[in-house]
This record gives sequence, structure tokens and C-alpha cells, in this order.
Amino acid sequence: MSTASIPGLGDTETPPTQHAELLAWVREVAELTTPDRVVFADGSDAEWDRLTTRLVEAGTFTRLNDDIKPNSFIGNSDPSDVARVESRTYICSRDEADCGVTNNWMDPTEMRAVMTELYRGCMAGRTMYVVPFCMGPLEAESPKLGVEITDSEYVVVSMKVMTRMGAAALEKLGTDAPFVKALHSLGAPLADGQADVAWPCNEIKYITQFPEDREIWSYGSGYGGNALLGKKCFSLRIASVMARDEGWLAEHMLILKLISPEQKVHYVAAAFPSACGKTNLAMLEPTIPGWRVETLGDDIAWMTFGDDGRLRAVNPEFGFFGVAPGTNWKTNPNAMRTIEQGNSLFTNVGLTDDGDVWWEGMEGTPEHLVDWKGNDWAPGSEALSSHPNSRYCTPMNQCPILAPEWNDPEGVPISAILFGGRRATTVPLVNEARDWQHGVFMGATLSSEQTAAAEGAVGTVRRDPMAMIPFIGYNVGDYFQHWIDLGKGADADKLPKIFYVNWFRRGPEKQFLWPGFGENSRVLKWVIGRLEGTAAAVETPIGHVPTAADLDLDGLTEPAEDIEASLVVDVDEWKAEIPLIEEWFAKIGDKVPTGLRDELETLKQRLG
Ligand code: GTP
Ligand code: SPV
Ligand code: MN
Repeated sequence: MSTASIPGLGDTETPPTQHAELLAWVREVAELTTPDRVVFADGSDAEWDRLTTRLVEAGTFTRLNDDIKPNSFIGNSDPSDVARVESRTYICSRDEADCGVTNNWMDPTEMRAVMTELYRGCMAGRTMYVVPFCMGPLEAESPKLGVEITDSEYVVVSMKVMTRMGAAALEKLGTDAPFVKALHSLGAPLADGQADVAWPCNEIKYITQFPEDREIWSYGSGYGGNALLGKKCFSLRIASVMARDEGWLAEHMLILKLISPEQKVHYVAAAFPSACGKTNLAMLEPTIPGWRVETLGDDIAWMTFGDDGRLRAVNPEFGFFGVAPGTNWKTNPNAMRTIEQGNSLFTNVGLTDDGDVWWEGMEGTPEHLVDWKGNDWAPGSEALSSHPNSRYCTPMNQCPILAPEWNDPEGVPISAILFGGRRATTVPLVNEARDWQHGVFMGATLSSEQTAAAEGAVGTVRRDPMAMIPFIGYNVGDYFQHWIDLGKGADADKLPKIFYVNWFRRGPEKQFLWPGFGENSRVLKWVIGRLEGTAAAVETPIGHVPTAADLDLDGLTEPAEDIEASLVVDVDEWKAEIPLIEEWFAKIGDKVPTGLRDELETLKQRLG
């Protein structure tokens, strides 16, 4: 293809690829969106320096003090663009039934027409970046490639942290490798001479997946999961459809490695809804002597049965996009050590006078800072220094407890899967499923109080199946059936055991009953004890739950009655859950698998 046919690419420039489909798509998008320039991102340090400098000049970024956080930046967003927008998230399957009730649906042809009009001329006055990336190890047998086209420099540098981005991914694309097309625009064209704003975005937002075409179209937001399209859009919504078709799982799960005092190794995957503790558990520092945790991933797991019959997990990401508030040297020292090394991007946090970041919950409250909205802030200020969904974006390989096998394309064999949510009542600290199908029922009926990670009323309890409600790329009933089928097709002895945890139960004074964070190692120890047949539990109507005596509580200073209360299975509270589960299943309709209806009947009978 002649370069002149890509508008925006200089006459003397040659595209760094001969991938015909990619070049044709780049040209088509450039013709539609009319950027001033087209740039192929190579992922180099020089490119990072160029773009971060440009972001500082544009007022989007503030460079932090290099003596404290080298090569790091704060970028504060428009106050209207701070989280995922579930009400604007669409699964545009050809058949509406393939979307179901967990996301919004529009006919794909209609959506393409609507969004094409939005995209027309939308990059005017801006640079269009072509960003090749790979989710999961580049060395995989068939690496999962994508290309994001974006008009946001913030997205390009964030993609460098979060994915294997640039020249290496482009090389893997070769001349004809398949890839996910991911188109992103801020929806903020600039007229000739029009001054830019620090955080361009549009009031109109669409986060659209076309599952059959393995394609993503995002418009109007520059933030996180709305704009970094390798993350939720590709690695969960599109990948869950690939996984259904190919017999694997794409899940909203952390992956950790647990090493016992006897040096026995177990890998654990855990699904908690957004802002419910995955990053913290993934980087846990055990409080019980002799136990160690190493991290493999904090948000997404792709799991496939290996030749050995074990379910093996790979983290498709390359960085952490973690919740900032509440992160401190006590709750998550390993996250603090990771960001301390620099090379990190912070969004919607406070900027201290010495050029460092600060957020609610961090040690060393400063006397003064500039808050995420650019206002002066001091202790006692009414406003928060940081948005509750403010984030740090930091390279995974800076994590001091990264497991050495983190980049292994074979993945790690999972011994246990934890589901969990944020519930002030009802749900005990930990509960073991009787078998795979019961575990799938636990996941399918997972409930959690909503957090600031998406729009909506914080605190409202909703069902969040497998912590995937905003991320399932197809019908949730079919998704449950897929989970059941995978279990049926596997060797039962080799399947991971399933557990359900709740770190967030509260007492009469609204205090958390369980201390959480590093103390969660005590629950992990019990889980391993269950796998190895050494830990005891009581059979309750909802599953196998430990008594306080079954947990290692040595050295814990919390009141014994709080710990005991965290473990209670209250039959009346659980009876009150039944209509909520029935309502949830009714909403899904005919596609609820028979196996899960059976589990609900069993639960009702057991509750009496
Ligand atoms: P996403 O990145 O949105 O998917 O979230 P995540 O699941 O990784 O959540 P994260 O680990 O960042 O935790 C979110 C919030 O929950 C933070 O404010 C934590 O401080 C808090 N949190 C995490 N673990 C615990 C715990 O064990 N107990 C309590 N009480 N709070 C916790
Ligand atoms: C989540 O909301 O679950 C996140 C952050 O991990 S985002 O990338 O914005 O989706
Ligand atoms: Mn997440």
C-alpha cells in the first residue's frame, strides 16, 4: 500500500508494518476521523519521554519529584470522567439473546451507524496513534494480539505500562496474524487554533463490543477501563466470547502463589467485584509465620485446561491499575514498594508540596496539597484529596514479590478458586463449596455492595456473577452453563476447589468484624488445609464453614466475639437471600442452567 493513501502519515514516512488488514483499517479510520497526523507507537522509552513531556505541556500531567517517584506523573481527569460507565457499555451481538441482561444491547449495524457519525472528523487537530499490543506472554504459541487506535496520549503511555505494547507486538503481527481491532476516541476534535483542555472527553460515551467481529469501539471517555481497551474490553468482554467458543475461561480474577512453611506451593485465583480486594490479596504479606505470597496478577485471569488436566491460569496484563485510596504501608506494602520505584502514572490523586502523591488512608497526612480537582486541600478539608476510584498504574515487573513464573505462557495450575464480595451482613468470612456445581452456584449468585469503580449508588447490594457482571461478553445463562460444562468435562480430582469469602462483614458498631489485608493469610491457610485434608469445618446449609477453632488465630488481637460473628451462618438472614436469588434467576430467564436451579432448591431445603 502506498503511504500516501493513509491521510495523516507524512509523504516520506513508511508504516512499520506490511500487515495488509491492519494498514487497510488504519487508512479507513484515518479517513473517517481526519487526524492531523498518524503515528505508529513503538513502545520505546524515547516515545514515552516524548509523550509524557507533551502531556505535561498540555496540562494533563504533572511530573512528580524525581527524587521521590522517578519518571512518574499525576494526570487528573475531568470530574465527569472518573470510572467505568456501565450504562453506556454495549454488547452488540447479532442476536439480542446473546447479550442477555448483564449489559446493554443495540443492533450492531445500527450501532455502527450511530458511532460512525460520532467518529466522523472526531480526531481533527489531534494525532492518531496506532498502538499494537499483546495480552499475555509474547512467547505464547498463538499470542493474543490487538491494535488500539487512539487519539489520546494518556492512553498510549498507559498502554505501555498495562500491556506488552509496541514494536515486539507489531513484529508478532507479521503480515497476516489475526488481531482484535480496538478503536478509541476522546470525541474531542479541535478546530483550527482552538485551545485544548487538560482532559478532553465527550459527554456522549459509548463502550461498545462487537463480539462476533472481535472488535471494540470506544468513544467519549479517556479513563481506565473505558479507554485502555486491552483491559476489560478485550481481556474480559471479547476474550470471554473467545473462551466460550474455544473451551476456556476469561475471568475477573487475581492470581497468587502461596508458599507454606514446608515450601509447598499452591496457586489460588480469586474473583471479587471492582474495588473489593483483588489487588490487596494478590500482594498480601502474610501475618502468620513461615507463609509467603508471590503475585502473578491482580485483575484478570485467562484459564485453560492443560495437558495435565489441571486448570492453568495466565495473567494477560503487564501492569497494575490499582485503587489508590486505602493503599498504605500497612494494608499493601508491596503495592507501595512497586510504585515507589517510579515509572508510574497516577490518576485523580492529591499532589503534595514536595511533588509526591497522597490519598486518603496513606500514612503521613501532609499539611497541604493540591487535590484531584486542582483545589488547595488541608487536613480537615471537606473535599477528598483523591477521587474514591483514583488509581495507580504501575509496571508489574517492579513488584518485589512477583512470582518468577509470571511470564510463563503455560500458566500456573490453580488449586483453589475464591469468589467474594462486599457484604455487611449474611455472608460468612469463608465457606467451602460441596463440589464444582455448588461452587458455580456460589459464583453465579455472588452479591456485593456497589463501589466507586463504576457509576451507580455506592453501597447498593446487587448480584455480580463471578464478579463479572459488567464484563461478560455473552448471555450470562450461557456463561453459567459454560462453567458447569467445563467442570463436567474435567477430571474431578484435578478441578480447583471453590470457596466464597467476605472480608467486609460488619458488627453492631459498623466496624469490620475481620481485620482483613495481611490477616487474610489465615483464611488462605485454612483453604490449603481443606485441599490437603488437614483443616476441619462444619457442614452448614450453605457449605463448609470453619469455626474459630479451625482457623489459625495465633497473635490476632481482635475481639474473639468479632471473629466468631464473622463466621456465623444465620438461617434467617440466608432465608432472606432466597427471594433475591430467585429474582436474579427470573431476570436471566430460561437460560439459567438446570444445575443451578437444582442448587437453589437444595439450598432452600437445607435452610428448612
Ligand atoms: P479493581 O481494580 O477495581 O478490580 O479492584 P480490586 O478488587 O483489585 O480492589 P482493591 O484490592 O484495590 O481494593 C479496593 C478497596 O478495598 C481498597 O480501598 C482496599 O483498601 C479495600 N480492601 C482490600 N482488601 C480488604 C480487606 O481485606 N479488608 C477490608 N476491610 N478492606 C479491604
Ligand atoms: C475495575 O473497575 O474492575 C478495574 C478498573 O479494574 S477499570 O480498568 O477502570 O475497569
Ligand atoms: Mn477490575
